[in-house]
Amino acid sequence: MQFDRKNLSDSQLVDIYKELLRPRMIEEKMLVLLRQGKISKWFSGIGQEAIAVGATLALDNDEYIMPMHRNLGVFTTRKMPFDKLFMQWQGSREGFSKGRERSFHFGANEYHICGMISHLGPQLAIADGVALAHKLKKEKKVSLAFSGDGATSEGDFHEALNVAAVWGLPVIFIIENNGYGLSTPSNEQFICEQLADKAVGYGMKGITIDGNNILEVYKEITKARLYCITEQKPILVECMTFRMRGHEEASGVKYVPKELFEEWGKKDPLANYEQFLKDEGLLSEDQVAAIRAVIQKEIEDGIATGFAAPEVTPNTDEEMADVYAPIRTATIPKRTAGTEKKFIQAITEGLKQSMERHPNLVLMGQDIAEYGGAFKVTEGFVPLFGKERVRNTPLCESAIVGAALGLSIKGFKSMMEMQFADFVTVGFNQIINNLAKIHYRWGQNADVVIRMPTGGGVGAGPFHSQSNEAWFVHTPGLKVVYPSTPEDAKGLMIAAIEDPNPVMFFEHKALYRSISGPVPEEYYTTEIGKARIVRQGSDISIITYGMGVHWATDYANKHPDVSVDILDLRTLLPLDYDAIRGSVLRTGKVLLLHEDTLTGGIGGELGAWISENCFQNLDAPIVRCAGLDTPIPFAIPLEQNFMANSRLDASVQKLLAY
Ligand SMILES: Cc1ncc(C[n+]2csc(CCOP(=O)(O)OP(=O)(O)O)c2C)c(N)n1
Repeated sequence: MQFDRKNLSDSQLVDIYKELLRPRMIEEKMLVLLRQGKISKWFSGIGQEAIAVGATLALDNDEYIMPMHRNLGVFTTRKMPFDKLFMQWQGSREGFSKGRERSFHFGANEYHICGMISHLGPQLAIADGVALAHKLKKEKKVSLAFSGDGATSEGDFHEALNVAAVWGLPVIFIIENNGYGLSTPSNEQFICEQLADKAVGYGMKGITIDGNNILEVYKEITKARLYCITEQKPILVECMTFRMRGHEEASGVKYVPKELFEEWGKKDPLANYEQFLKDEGLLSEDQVAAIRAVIQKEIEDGIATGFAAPEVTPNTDEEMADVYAPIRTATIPKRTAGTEKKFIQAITEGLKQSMERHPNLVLMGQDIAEYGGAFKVTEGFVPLFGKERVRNTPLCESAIVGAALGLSIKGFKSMMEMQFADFVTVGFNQIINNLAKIHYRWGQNADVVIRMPTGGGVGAGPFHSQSNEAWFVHTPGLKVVYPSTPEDAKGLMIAAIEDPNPVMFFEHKALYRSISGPVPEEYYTTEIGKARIVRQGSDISIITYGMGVHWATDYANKHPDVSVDILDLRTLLPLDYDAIRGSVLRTGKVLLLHEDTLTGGIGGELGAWISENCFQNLDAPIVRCAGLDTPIPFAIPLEQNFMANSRLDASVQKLLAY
């Protein structure tokens, strides 16, 4: 192995050795502890350390790194104290995630590290968002994300690289090509010659380097960093290396030919670098022993502290409280009655005033810039706020949700428009597993609003009509908001953007231009989590939201003989249980109404809560009226038959009969 010291001083060269040695020694100790049954699981990076260490050394300490499961060297080179790291791995409260996350699945903003989720690829787009923040603030900084060779097969890899290239983002994407993804060899994973070849397809620079040569990694990432900053472009760096141990320790290495271990054993990054320093006269055996002794003590001390730490004691209140970031802004009441506006105008106004209020708010979505979005919600925004803040995106929902999270890490707010709520399926993982869970996992909030033009009634067929709010209500960490009036649409939109948590904002498309109502001109918020009594009644309660509010109101207007109490939930997560109880108490007969399909819909959850908590106040079984348990059909008569509204009268009569 050839080492080129360039202009590195003697002491720098020795310091690099220390950084390279530390993760190796920690790992060797972890393997001993594993064999002794003292720790549970370990993903080894032995043989690959030069990549994590060299790359981290090449960055400024305030530049974000998105590491993977073999990148202990990132954490040690950023000087995370070993005792805290060890407590993290032991699930101690004193670790980085209060015992909630395993292995390397955590981040820490003081070290500018954003930890992975198990799904691998989603890391990459977060780096896009961080780099976008640098670009918008005109900072001369990069972000750096790691991927294994296996994870390059994920769609997230393609999307993140494409967005970075199209938007000119200063991101270094590093692939650690260690030849295997678990047991699958590279030739069953991809068939291009080198993974760096993929770069050209995205219009970006790609290079392949020796990942076992620490000085080469350091030099190339240093150059890559300057390139990204000066050119305002991403780069793909493929680092050739080898995984000297199993995927994780329990899984063994039977599938790897022995010769490969021999071949790569000779290329060990640590042994070769140590020999180079010795050959250069910069390191003696005594010095090696002395350096090892210092690290050894650091490790032993850390382990002693880690094992002495008490097992975490669950505190349910704290567990629940940490799911969401605290809200720091009070509700801003409306001051005027307002003027008549369409539902869609109210949403536009809420967004526009939020853009004025929050200079750090960025809007992203397909066709939302000059074109104004599929429904024209952001029409006219580009001249007001510029294309940097009103961003057309490539067609890649997952990467944009990931980028939104990256923006939040850098203190930005963002709104992403799903062109249709149906398309959220291809951004699902980032929402459910990254946005929703990150605050609970390690205290980072996801200040993101995802707008969801939803619902049927316009003959748009199975993939432009779905109501999918229930998917998100089942996910702790998200908020789910669903206005039914123009006034609420504006107030809830502003509240959603003020809220530091991820908010799924459902807008019924059929309401956009069909309903109008008074909307105050000023900036105000409608509190998230508070339902609205639409009208009070004494015969039956209809508890509903979105389009259901209009169905229920029409029904009540047409049936003055029935005294209907209508509750508009407005927020589905969290639910306003006081308001639900209040409605049940007024009537004793409950009809739960929603456009979404019946089975697994919100009605089931509401029914369960009411029967558990208000059973003594019920005079009849709870009745649900919902969409048919089918996909939403295209032909109008079929769609009408699908809709809950077509069964509303029968449901009311059934309830009244008790
Ligand atoms: C979406 C997803 N599918 C499958 C897995 C299971 N899994 C974890 S690591 C891994 C192999 C990853 O290989 P690679 O990206 O090359 O990284 P390496 O482990 O070699 O460092 C697999 C299949 C996962 N974590 N996430």
